[in-house]
Amino acid sequence: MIRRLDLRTDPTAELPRAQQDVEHALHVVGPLCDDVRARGEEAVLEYGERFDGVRPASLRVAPEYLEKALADLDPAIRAGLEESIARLRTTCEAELEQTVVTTVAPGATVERRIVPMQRVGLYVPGGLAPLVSTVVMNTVPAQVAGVGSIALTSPPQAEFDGLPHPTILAACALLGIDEVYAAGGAQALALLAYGSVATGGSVQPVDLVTGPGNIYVAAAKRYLQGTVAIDSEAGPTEIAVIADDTADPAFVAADLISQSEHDPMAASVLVTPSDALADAVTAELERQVPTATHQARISTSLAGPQSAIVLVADLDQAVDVANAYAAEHLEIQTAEAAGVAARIVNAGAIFVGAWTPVSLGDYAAGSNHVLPTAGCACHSSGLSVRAFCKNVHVVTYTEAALREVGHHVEVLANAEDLPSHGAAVGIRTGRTR
Ligand code: HSO
Ligand code: ZN
Repeated sequence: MIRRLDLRTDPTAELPRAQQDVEHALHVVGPLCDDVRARGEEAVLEYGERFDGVRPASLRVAPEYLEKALADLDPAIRAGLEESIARLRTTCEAELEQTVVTTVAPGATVERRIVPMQRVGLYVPGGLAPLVSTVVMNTVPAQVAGVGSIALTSPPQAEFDGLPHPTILAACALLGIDEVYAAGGAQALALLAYGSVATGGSVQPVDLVTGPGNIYVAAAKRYLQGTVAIDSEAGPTEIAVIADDTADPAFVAADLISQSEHDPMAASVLVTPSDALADAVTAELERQVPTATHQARISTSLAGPQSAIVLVADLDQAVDVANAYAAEHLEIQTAEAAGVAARIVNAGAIFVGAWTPVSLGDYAAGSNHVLPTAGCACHSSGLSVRAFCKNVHVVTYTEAALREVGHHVEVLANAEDLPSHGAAVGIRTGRTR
């Protein structure tokens, strides 16, 4: 069901990790992106036909389909989406950074102005499940940041006549997103990055692309970076759980299963100093997995080399392992969970205590579920309002303030053998009034 890795006897054993060869996918994705750049919307439609098995009647989803999808939406799903949106919006509004004006010296100010991206592209995968919650997670921070122009793209579905999944369209309508494209995979990202105006179409290029996706989406992000900004490259989802004897094994097993449900390649890792808990969680997995709807992919994920129960000497070692692993999602189910969580420096998001499962965060915690995977939590953050903003320094000095500091500029410029830099100050400060 799930292998064990005993770091008490073998502290140097390699931690499990899902492997995703993005470099290899680049060989396919690079020429595809170039083709979309050269041939525009027609190329996107052709790739949709080849990879998604359907050619949409039009790339842009007409407004009546968005309105109809919202009108037909199950009221309970609508209520769930509304709650999810409201909680995330509350967090995003509180986290929006303010413009800061610093007076460095009399008459010398540096303003850090927060400016929203002007136009962004949001990607919502089709894949094994219609991730309607991902529409919320991408859109709400962009809207709260003040992004003026938002395009969203999601793969065309054969069973819906080449439109994206109707629940995804309904969520777009609920959020007021009206520029929606039936395009998936690398071709969708290339369309967003290059636009199609240069090839006779009507899609304006975006400044930033965000959202999760499969290996081809990750490869396209890598290829297009520079032409556009990206959030992080997302790989298969990961959950790590630090748990001790006080944890409920049924909760731990359910949470591991919940993320294994995404993908046969998903990684589920339990880190525990307790043999008894390891045994109890294994027994719970054996009890719960056969009752799960998607037991085939769950079993593949749990049995894969990327998943394991990792036995450690104590919670100190558990913290070290979690920081080295840098999981996309990390749960802490231990006594004094908040204290353990405070020692975590590398994780996409941390879920503290028995009553905070990852799946709460997937939908309605008020946190974001677009998070760095594959160890990227060492240097990257989950999606937030910050991803949709830029900082611009606005510098203003009076004459007196420049005179005060000008000689330092001249000395430093000369030290770099860039005397014309110094002269641009000297021509001002040398002048007598
Ligand atoms: N756990 C996924 C997000 C998701 N789960 C969407 C359910 N729907 C990656 O954070
Ligand atoms: Zn999930």
